[in-house]
Amino acid sequence: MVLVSASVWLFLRVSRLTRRYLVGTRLRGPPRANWFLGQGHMLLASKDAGSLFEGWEKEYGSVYALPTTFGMSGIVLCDPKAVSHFYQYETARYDKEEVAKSFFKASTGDSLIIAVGDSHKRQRKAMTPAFSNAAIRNVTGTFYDSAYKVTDAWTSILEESDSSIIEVQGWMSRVSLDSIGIAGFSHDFGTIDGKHSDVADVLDRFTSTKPSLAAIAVTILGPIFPALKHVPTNMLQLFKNLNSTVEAAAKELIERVRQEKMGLMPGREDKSVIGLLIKSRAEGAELYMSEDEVLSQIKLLLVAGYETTSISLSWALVELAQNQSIQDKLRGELLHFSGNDPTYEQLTNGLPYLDAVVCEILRVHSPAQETTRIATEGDIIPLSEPITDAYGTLMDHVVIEKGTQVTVSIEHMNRSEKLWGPDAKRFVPERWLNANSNSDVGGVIVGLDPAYRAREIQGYKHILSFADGPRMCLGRAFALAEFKAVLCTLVRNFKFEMRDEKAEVEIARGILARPRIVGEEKVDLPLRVTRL
Ligand code: HEM
Ligand SMILES: *[C@@H]1O[C@H](CO)[C@@H](O)[C@H](O)[C@H]1NC(C)=O
Ligand SMILES: *[C@@H]1O[C@H](CO)[C@@H](O)[C@H](O)[C@H]1NC(C)=O
Ligand SMILES: *[C@@H]1O[C@H](CO)[C@@H](O)[C@H](O)[C@H]1NC(C)=O
Ligand SMILES: CC(=O)N[C@H]1CO[C@H](CO)[C@@H](O)[C@@H]1O
Repeated sequence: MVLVSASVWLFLRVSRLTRRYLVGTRLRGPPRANWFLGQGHMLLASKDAGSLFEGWEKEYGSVYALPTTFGMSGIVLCDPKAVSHFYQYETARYDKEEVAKSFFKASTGDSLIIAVGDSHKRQRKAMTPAFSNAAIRNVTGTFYDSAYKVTDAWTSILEESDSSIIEVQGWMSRVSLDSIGIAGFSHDFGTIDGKHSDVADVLDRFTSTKPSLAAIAVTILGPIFPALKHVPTNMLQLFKNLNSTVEAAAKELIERVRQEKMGLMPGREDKSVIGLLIKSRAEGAELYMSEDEVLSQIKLLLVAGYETTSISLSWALVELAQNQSIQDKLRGELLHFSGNDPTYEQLTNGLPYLDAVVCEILRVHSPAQETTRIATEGDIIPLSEPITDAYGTLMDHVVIEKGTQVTVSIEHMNRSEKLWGPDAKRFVPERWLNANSNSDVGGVIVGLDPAYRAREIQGYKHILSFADGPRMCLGRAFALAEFKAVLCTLVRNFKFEMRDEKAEVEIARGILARPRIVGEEKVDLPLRVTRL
């Protein structure tokens, strides 16, 4: 027994040592467009980075080298097996870049999203119960509450005439912020009711603020000069503002739950996910989180959960406005629930077309565009199909050196023709309803046809929009329940159309990509809304 563990230990030691000295595979890849910037500025300037990644994959194979700043280069993974391997070893062998971490640190302190190794494991384990199905079932009612507030507000706007132009993106942001406030940590921002919120202000400035020249320089040069992360750029300042505005709300919650525990607030029971976390801590759970850590996690929920969900809801309304037959089909499925709202179980497993629409929105319009990491040690990445390296040799794996920048383009993987077929770029919910698939989801949802190579991707139902591996989105059950409850309520009560025939949708890039109608000054999404 001792012998076995000793040899296992030795093996691990040696393999880690070997990983430190691995020499990277020389890969093919696009030429250097500019010695100083590599291809980075092409990606920054492009409205459709996914297509650039797709073009390079076609030309250089499913793993290729991408020139970056100062004559250096990174690696792009498009091979499904390589991508799964990469996500699997997140936090162990791959870590975020310093500049990215500095933004999270400034806004959320030492939260889950920048923790690595054992610290990440411990925090994640402590938080997981708060995001379980049981916990999210308990807060589903609050998602409906927010959705009905929007319904009431729109109904009064539509009192005069049955149909009107409504800027829906702002409403989706409000519904998302209020939901995360109430369901996440029992704080009512009240923005649907028109209350002013500093937190909403700061979060919105992320979309309206253009990164200053200094901020762009720090992004480009940061990988080489990590010390630049301290430069007080306008972006870093925004993240700091976010921290200070959220701090007060977070502290208030911790205090309230504490008083409730001591019986000072009879009749008020906190059901929020973070409330659950604080309670379990007070009850002496083995997985301890300090008060500072809990505070950081609350701030993280806002950063991670607000814009992502609001963007997804906005895209859903755009896609439904652009295709009335899909909208009618969805409404048809929801009409079975006249009078009452679908339960959490029904939302999760009983409404196949709603599920298909939601999966398809996440696939085609992933709020997160890519995952970029630095290899903290060398790695050997397996491939599902051999590639040719720069010397013309056929390789069934790729060796990565410590310090290499590795990128997965979620945008490209989500809509690659190789993985999703010739209609990969189109919004077709029906692809999720193929009866031939052997269900890996259970319930009514039958899932993706085995003919799609995308089945080789794991992630959430073969899409990477929630990433994958140890850092896969912790809030996905929360996000899906909220997304579905809100969409369901709105589609049952209103019809959505494009404002006019000429209205075109484009992408406005803030930290994440949002839809906007071409020609609108702000990031606005005016749609024609009709009361049903
Ligand atoms: C459509 C909505 C959402 C999408 C597409 C999404 C996507 C993602 C992605 C791609 C990551 C990985 C980020 C990284 O590795 O840096 C992530 C992480 C995370 N998300 Fe989400 N998210 C969504 C909504 C939410 C919501 C509503 C919450 C919370 C209530 C949430 C909480 C988190 C947390 C805590 C992490 C960090 C996990 C970790 O580092 O271990 N997300 N999300
Ligand atoms: C859900 O709410 C019920 C009733 O308030 C409570 O007893 C239960 O512990 C909650 N469950 C979770 C996981 O929050
Ligand atoms: C966040 O804000 C609080 C209160 O203003 C401050 O004490 C704390 O140091 C800030 N955290 C970070 C990481 O800047
Ligand atoms: C709407 O979607 C359906 C089903 O995905 C598709 O067959 C149809 O061509 C689409 N219509 C338009 C106008 O895009
Ligand atoms: C966020 C994102 O990348 N969205 C794109 C997804 O794919 C569609 C179809 O090609 C594009 O129109 C979106 O801009």
